[in-house]
Amino acid sequence: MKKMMFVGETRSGKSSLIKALSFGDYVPRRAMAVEYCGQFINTPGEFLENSRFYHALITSSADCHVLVMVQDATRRSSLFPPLFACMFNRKVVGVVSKSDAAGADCDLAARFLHSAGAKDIIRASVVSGEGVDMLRALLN
Ligand SMILES: Nc1nc2c(ncn2[C@@H]2O[C@H](COP(=O)(O)OP(=O)(O)OP(=O)(O)O)[C@@H](O)[C@H]2O)c(=O)[nH]1
Ligand SMILES: [Mg+2]
Repeated sequence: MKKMMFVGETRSGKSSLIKALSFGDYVPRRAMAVEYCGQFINTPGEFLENSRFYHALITSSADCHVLVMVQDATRRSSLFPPLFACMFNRKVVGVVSKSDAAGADCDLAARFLHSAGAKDIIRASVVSGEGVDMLRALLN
């Protein structure tokens, strides 16, 4: 069974995406811990926000096949450092989240993900459903 791990800053939409992908199976909790739900691994935003926690992301990624970097399209900045994706010996996909939101700048978010080392980028929204099937297909 393939597993997918989500990394992104706080409130970027990681839990919402997992909820949509797992057909509502996942019930988010606000704990500073890595969460496992079936094929999905959720990580706390703090693990990206503070580089002291990068080792925890690298360790957790050993359990996954695909690592998803989530960048909120409504944000005008990014906490992903350049070539962040290269730390992981896994397939890395960039997801532009909240593509439906008013004020979303999907191109800017995609540029942030590109400079963080993501080669494949998917626009997604749990409101419109855009990109959800494409992400789910990566698990097959
Ligand atoms: N418009 C819109 N809002 C979204 C979308 N996805 C998430 N949100 C909203 O963004 C906020 C944060 O979403 P979460 O899924 O909790 O984000 P998270 O990355 O899990 O946040 P933490 O667990 O705090 O790190 C919530 O208020 C969601 O309703 C989306 O696709 N479109
Ligand atoms: Mg969450």
